Amino acid sequence: MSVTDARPANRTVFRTCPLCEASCGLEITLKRTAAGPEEVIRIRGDREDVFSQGYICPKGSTLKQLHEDPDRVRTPLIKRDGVFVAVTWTEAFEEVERLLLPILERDGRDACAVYVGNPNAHNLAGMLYNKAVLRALGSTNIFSASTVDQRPKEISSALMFGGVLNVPVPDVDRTDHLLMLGANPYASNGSLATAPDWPGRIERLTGRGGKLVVVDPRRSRTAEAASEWVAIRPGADGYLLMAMVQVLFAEGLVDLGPLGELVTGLDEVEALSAPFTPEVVADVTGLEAHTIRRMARELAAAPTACVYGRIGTTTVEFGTLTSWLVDVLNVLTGNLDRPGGAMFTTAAAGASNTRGKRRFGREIRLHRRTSRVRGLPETMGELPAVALAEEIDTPGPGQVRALLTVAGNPVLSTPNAARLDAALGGLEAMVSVDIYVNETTRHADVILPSPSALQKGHYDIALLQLALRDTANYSEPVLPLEDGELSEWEVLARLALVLQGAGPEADPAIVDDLMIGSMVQGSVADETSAIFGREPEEILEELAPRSGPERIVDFLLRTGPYGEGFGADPDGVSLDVLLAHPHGIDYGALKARLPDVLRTPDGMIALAPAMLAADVARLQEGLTRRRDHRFVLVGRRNLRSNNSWMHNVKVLVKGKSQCTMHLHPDDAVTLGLADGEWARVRSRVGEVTVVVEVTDAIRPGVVSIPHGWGHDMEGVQLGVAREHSGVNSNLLSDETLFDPISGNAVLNGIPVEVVAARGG
Ligand SMILES: Nc1nc2c(c(=O)[nH]1)N[C@H]1C(S)=C(S)[C@@H](COP(=O)(O)OP(=O)(O)OC[C@H]3O[C@@H](n4cnc5c(=O)[nH]c(N)nc54)[C@H](O)[C@@H]3O)O[C@H]1N2
Ligand SMILES: Nc1nc2c(c(=O)[nH]1)N[C@H]1C(S)=C(S)[C@@H](COP(=O)(O)OP(=O)(O)OC[C@H]3O[C@@H](n4cnc5c(=O)[nH]c(N)nc54)[C@H](O)[C@@H]3O)O[C@H]1N2
Ligand code: SF4
Ligand SMILES: [Mo]
Repeated sequence: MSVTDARPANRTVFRTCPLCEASCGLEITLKRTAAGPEEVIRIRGDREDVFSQGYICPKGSTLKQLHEDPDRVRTPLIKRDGVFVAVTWTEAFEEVERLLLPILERDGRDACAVYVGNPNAHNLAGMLYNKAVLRALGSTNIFSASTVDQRPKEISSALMFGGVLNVPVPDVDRTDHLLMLGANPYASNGSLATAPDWPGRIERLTGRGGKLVVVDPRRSRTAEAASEWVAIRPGADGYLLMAMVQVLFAEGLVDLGPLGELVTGLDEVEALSAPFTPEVVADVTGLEAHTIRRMARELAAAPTACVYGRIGTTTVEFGTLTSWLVDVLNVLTGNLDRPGGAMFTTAAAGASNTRGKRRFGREIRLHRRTSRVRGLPETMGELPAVALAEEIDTPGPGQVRALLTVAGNPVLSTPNAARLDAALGGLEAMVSVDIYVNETTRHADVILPSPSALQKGHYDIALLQLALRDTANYSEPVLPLEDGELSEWEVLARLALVLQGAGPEADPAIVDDLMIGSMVQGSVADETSAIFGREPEEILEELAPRSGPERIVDFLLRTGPYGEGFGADPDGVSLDVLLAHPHGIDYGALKARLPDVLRTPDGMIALAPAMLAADVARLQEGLTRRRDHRFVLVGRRNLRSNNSWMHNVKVLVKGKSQCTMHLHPDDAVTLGLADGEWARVRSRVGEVTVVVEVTDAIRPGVVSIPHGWGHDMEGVQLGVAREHSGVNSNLLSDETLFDPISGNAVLNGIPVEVVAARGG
């Protein structure tokens, strides 16, 4: 540092946290160091953030630890004789080419599968450039974390409202009554309903006399804070909701209000629900008929109400039906699209429901093809994650021989983990874009690292489409790339170029220019766009000299609903405007958007989509199925954890183990197990030995183990996580259990046997 250097010693910047869906604003203080880049000295909540107003959870401040983690991969790695060695980017891409192209040539494009993981949804590079990689590869064997997560909700939303992200979100801030199923935002900070500070929002809801009903086999922290906890049997929410629908019809409580004119299929829903009286579902749900009846009446009677379901409603055998019924109830009670009900966000950038023709769209086609081995259905261009292992380990024409993972850890996050782990070991080639050598990427031949979150620009293109307020916020990179580091979008763009045969040194700008070029072309040709009929060159000139994700974000903002429209509305938003608003811009509470938000073929809300109506027969059959297993397994989340990949942060994992099995005291007595002792848990596919936590905060007959643990595998390079290994709950989840509409895995409600494991 020279004496003439006038930069202040400390500097404060603002950045949205990318770790979970809450999207909190962070205030980050940096200190200059004598040599090298600045150092983060403090991260706290940004009190001026328009959305989070200072809220932060214990993970938010760990962006520093993640950045500084010595185990984080910083240079490309190639496996030589079983050991990872650091190489240059050119060498790494040469290796990708050398490994993958001959396989693609020999066996066809489908021989290489892809698994796209969750952090992509929180990441501009993944959101925007994965498409290019998938297109360049041209494989139909595409898998993602979506089919161990929210695919059922995407499908029900697409069928009912015409868009995968046309997902109504609960207007928590204005509602009088929130019925929440299978979600624990006190731990997860919310999902498919973006909002910082769920605890505060819920406390304000109950504080103003509103009611929160939480349906969960566990008395979660959210259930503790609720007005009522309804301890349902795992997997049975579809029955509960269908019975509530039945009650609404039977008791004349259906009142669509103005929605009446926008809905088809009302009579059909009534007929479908008729057999599911509260008495009929009492057994399977484990709930009293009068409770169900009361829940329906209270929902109908509330001045405003919304129904919201999450993981416990999607990762179950009736996931799509349950997701659908959530919104059926929102419609039947007249609460869809009104303040305090379930509403549609108006996102500033990237939302399909703010583009193109209003109200009308194309038919959503599902199940266009099936997987090779088990014939599982395609949805949204992907195959179910429950089919990944068998596509790799089952010989025959079309067998998957190579795998690309992008920010995914399927060995810890997908069913029958042991089978997948073994299958990955048998691949001819594997390439991972990732930041760690973990349970999955240890199998890779090449690891292409992404820089840390602090080194990336950020805009929540996906999550802000599901926000509880209309907001926009862009964050610049906080720290620069270091020597030899490549931004993640360039990694993905170069990977795409290698896969399409352009070679390891092709310029990522080629991909980038093509991407923006086609977006601009599409927009000027769209008569509903603010730039319809303009010259593409002129638009591209206005976007210059930006490149990469920032140029695309600028374009999406400027052509979005609040956009400046390349001159059409000088007061509108652009990236420059957001740069001048480091705490974000608030466009206010959610607004009514029907019917324009729809993109269905007939411009109507489909209350009884044929595919879902047909699946009700399966719900009915399920009523008579024997459920005589002694225990069923569910998951849970902990505020200090984030899926599988943040357990290398000491401050988050220190103290009492998070990876315990919750067991009801009565069950503990029968099993002869005490708190802190070890239990052996066995399912059809596997077995784990896990430490028991006896708690009455769970239904008898249900046990709960969180996912994302089990770091003690050979070759994992996570020093801290290894010491807090825990067990992999997905050794127990069964790849033969899935929702046939969505192909989504069943991760909750898995039959297991539990016995005491003396000796630990
Ligand atoms: N701290 C933290 N935050 C996270 C994550 C994390 O791992 N840690 N992960 C992020 C991701 S990827 C997601 S998708 C979201 C998920 O967000 P949430 O859905 O809120 O996730 P969970 O906290 O797992 O809450 C699910 C609840 O469903 C309950 N449940 C299980 N089975 C059933 C059932 O059959 N019926 C009902 N009604 N309830 C059931 C469980 O007991 C649990 O309390 O969280 C995100 N945020
Ligand atoms: N039993 C059970 N299983 C579950 C669930 C459950 O509730 N119960 N929940 C499911 C859900 S909701 C989800 S979303 C999935 C998650 O499943 P996955 O997406 O497969 O798993 P993650 O744990 O999110 O792993 C993320 C990976 O991305 C890497 N990574 C982190 N940040 C970056 C980055 O910026 N760039 C790159 N390139 N890599 C990065 C991490 O090192 C890690 O390898 O798990 C699912 N599995
Ligand atoms: S809740 Fe925590 S992890 Fe999620 S965005 Fe906010 S600070 Fe980050
Ligand atoms: Mo997720």
